[in-house]
Amino acid sequence: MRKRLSYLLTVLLMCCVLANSSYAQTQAVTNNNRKWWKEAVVYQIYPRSFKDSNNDGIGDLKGIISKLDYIKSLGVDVIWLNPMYGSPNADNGYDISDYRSVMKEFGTMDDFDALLKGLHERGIKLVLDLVVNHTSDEHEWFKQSRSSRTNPYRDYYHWWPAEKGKPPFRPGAFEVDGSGWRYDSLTNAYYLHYFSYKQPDLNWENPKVRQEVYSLMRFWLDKGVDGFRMDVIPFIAKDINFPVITKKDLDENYNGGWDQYMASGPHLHDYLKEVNAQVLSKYNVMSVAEGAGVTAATAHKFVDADRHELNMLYHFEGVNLGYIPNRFKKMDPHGYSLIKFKQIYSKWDSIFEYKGWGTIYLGNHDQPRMVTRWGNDVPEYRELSSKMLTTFLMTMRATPYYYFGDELGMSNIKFDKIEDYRDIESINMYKQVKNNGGDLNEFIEAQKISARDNSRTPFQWNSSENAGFTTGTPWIKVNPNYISINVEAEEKDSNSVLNYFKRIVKLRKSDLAFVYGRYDLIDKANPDVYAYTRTLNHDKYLVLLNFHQHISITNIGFNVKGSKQMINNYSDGSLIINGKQVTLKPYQAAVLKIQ
Ligand code: TEU
Ligand code: CA
Repeated sequence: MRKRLSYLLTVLLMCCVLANSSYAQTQAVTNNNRKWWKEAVVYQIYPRSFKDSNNDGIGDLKGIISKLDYIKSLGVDVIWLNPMYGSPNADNGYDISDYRSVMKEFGTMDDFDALLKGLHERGIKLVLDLVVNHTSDEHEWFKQSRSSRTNPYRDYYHWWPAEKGKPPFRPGAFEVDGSGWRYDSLTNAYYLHYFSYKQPDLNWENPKVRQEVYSLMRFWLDKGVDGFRMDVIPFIAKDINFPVITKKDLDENYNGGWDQYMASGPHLHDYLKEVNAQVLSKYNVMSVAEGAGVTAATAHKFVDADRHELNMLYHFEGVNLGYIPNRFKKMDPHGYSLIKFKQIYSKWDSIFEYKGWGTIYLGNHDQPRMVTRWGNDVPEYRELSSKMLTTFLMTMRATPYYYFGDELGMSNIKFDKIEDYRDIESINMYKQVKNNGGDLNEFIEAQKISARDNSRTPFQWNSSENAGFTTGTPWIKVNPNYISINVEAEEKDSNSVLNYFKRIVKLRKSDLAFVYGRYDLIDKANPDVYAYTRTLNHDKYLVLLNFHQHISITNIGFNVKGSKQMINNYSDGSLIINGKQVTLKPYQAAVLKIQ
C-alpha cells in the first residue's frame, strides 16, 4: 500500500514537472507575457549624423522630422535616440548640462515635440537615452558642488578631500592618464569621473540626487516618450568608502575587469527597484540597460519581471569577442572564432529562456560598423555579408537593436590620421599611447577596425555632395563610398541591402515564432556556418548563415528537402539542399519553413 502511494506520488510529481516545463516553454506567448517591447524592432538614430536641416554641418531634430517617412518605410517599431539634451559635447551629448532642454545644435523643444508627435502619428515609439551616472561638469549642480565644501549641492557628486592623501585608483575611461579622479584646487579635493573629467559621476547614495533623476525622467515620460535606454546604469551605485582595489581583488572577484567591479555597487538593485516603483511602473514604457559589467551570473537581477527593476539589458560579451585581451580594442589578426560567437549568443539565449528577456545587436554608436567588424566589407561581399548579419539579428529570440546606416550596408571609414577623429576616446587614447612611447601606427591601424567614429559618419541619403546629409561642412567626414551606398540608389534596387532589410523585418513580424519561439543550435561544431531552428507550437523555421567567404556545408540532422524558402540573400533564390545537408555559398543566408 505504502509502495503504491509513493509510486502514485512520484507519477503525480513527474506530471507536475512536465506540465510546468511545457508551461515554461510557451509562457511567453500567453497574453500576460506578450509585451510590445519584446515584439518590437528598435532602430537607433545618432542625431548628430542623421540629417542636417540648416546646413551647419550637424544633424538635428528637424532633419529627423524631414525623414519620418523614410523611417516609417523601414517597418521598425521603436526609435532609440542618442542624447539630444543641453550639452557642451565633450562626449557628443553623453555629458549633459541641462536635462530639460534640447541641445542648441539640435533645435528646440518645439522641434522635439513635433518629432515625438510625428513618430506617434506613424505608430512608432520613441525611447530616449538616459545618462544619469554622470552629468557634464558644466551642469549647474556641478558648478554649485565644486564652489565650496559646504554648498548644498556638494554631496551631489563624489568628493575626496586632498588632506586624506590621494584617493584609491578608479579608472577614468577617456582620460589620457587613465585616472577617474581629478584634482580641483578650488576646494582642494578630488572628484570622481568614470569617463572624462568633463563627466563627473553623480552621487546616487544621496536621496536628493535620486529624486532629481526621477523628476527629470517624469518630465520626459509626461511628454509621452516611450521609455529609456539607460547609459552605464550598472555603474551608478558606489562603495563610497572607496576601498583600495588591487589587481588581485579584480582577478579573484571581478574576473579581472574594472567594469565588473563598477557594476557591483552595494545598493545598485535598491536604486533600480526605486526607479521602477517611483517612475517606470507608472507608465507603459520600456527600459533597457546598457549592461556594462553585467555577466551571465548577474543579468537576471536586472531584468526578471518579478524583481520589478528593468525590462532588458544589452551585454558586451558578444561585441568584445575577437579583441586581444589588455590591448585597447585591437583585433586578433586571425579574426574572431564563429564557434565562440555561437557559444556566446546561445548562452545568452538560454539565460533568458524562462525568465527575463534578451536583446541582440552587432552595432551601435560605440561600436564600429557591423559589416566591417563582423562581416566582410570588400566590394564583392559587403552586401551579402550585411544581409547575412541582418538575418541573424532578425531571427534570434531577443529584441533586435539595429543601428542606423547598417540597413544600407554602410562600412567603416577607416581614417588614416588622428586629425580626422572627433571622438574623445580615440583622441585621448592616441595621446596615451604617445605618452607611453607606444606604437602610434599600430594604434591607428587598430582604430580603423574598432574606433567609434567609424559608425558616426553622416548617414548616406544620395549621391550628391556630402551624401545629401548637409550642404555645409559636415562635423565629421562623410564616407566616400556614399556615391554608390545611399538610400536613393538602394530604394530603386530591389536586391539592395535596404530592401532586404525591409523584407526581413516583415518576416520577423509575420510570425510570433521569430519572437518567442524556442531556439535550438544545430551543427554546433561547424566553424563556418551558424544554423539554428526557431520553434513555436507547430511552426518551425530553420536559419542558415554562412559567416565565411568560402562555400560551406552544414549537416542539419533532419531532412530539409521540401521545406519552404522564406528569404534568401542570393537574389536568384538558389540553395543547394541534399537531404539533411545544405551547401551554402559565400556569406549565404536563408530562412526555411520546415513543413
Ligand atoms: O558607454 C559606456 C561604456 O560602457 C563604454 O565602455 C563604451 O562602450 C565605450 O564606448 C568604450 O569604448 C556609454 C555610451 O554609450 C558612450 O557613448 C559614452 O561615451 C559613455 O557611456 C559615457 O557616457
Ligand atoms: Ca544642423
